[in-house]
Amino acid sequence: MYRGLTVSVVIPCYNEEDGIPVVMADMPDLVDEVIIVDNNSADRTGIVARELGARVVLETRQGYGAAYKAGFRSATGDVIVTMDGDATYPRNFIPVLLDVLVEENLDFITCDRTGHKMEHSSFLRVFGNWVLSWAITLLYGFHLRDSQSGMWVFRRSLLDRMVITSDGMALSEEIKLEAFTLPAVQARELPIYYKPRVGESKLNLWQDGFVNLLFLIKRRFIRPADAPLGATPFSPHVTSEVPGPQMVED
Ligand SMILES: Nc1nc2c(ncn2[C@@H]2O[C@H](COP(=O)(O)OP(=O)(O)O)[C@@H](O)[C@H]2O)c(=O)[nH]1
Ligand SMILES: [Mg+2]
Repeated sequence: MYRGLTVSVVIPCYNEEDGIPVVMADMPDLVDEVIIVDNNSADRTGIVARELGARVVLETRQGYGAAYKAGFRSATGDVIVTMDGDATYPRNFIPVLLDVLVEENLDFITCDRTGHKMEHSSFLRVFGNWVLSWAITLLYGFHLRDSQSGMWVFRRSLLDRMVITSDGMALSEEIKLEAFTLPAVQARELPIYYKPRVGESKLNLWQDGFVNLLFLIKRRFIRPADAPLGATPFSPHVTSEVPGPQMVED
């Protein structure tokens, strides 16, 4: 809990058994619950997460966005913090970000990784992110330095007003479009530190990049009718809590 607000950290995971222990090791004490969304992992992601005290939610519909929607439906905190399961995003920034959220009376913070060392990212990643960030500026009239960042800090009540549909990587830009264009929502981008990934990237750079660009263009002209999180045709409730570690005998 932070200044009267309960805090949920939601982490989508597809085969992140090596990253989870690093992420959990320095999770700040003020975090009330860590929700690991296990997205059909073939490794021990769910078991490792549960052993380390996280709540594990299963999502069988594959995709970064599908995993996030399941995690959001399951989160109970007043504030939701997101990050990848690969130990790239700084857990120790969470208290500072919460402080800014409260002090500035913000609803949504997205974290900007562009200050990190270039060698932590390939040129194609940096360039792709730059193109997508400027596509947002041209299409929507607001600018982000890091349109693809996966670390956000926001009030859970905001989810009732957002229309979040993407099952894929585009959810990252979709949630920002909602936060920065909905009326009377206070949203801000703040810099963070960013480390090299533990384990292999799940990103398909060219494919995800083009899908995300097309998503931005389409969304500019068609925003689905208001729908509460999880009630869209794209995100059926297929979430189930894991009652205990699922041990498989060899
Ligand atoms: N790409 C992808 N990531 C997923 C999926 N399900 C969960 N994730 C998680 O989403 C996060 C982002 O993926 P990642 O490979 O780190 O992308 P990157 O940060 O752009 O390299 C990681 O924690 C993944 O394990 C999925 O179906 N696809
Ligand atoms: Mg990552």
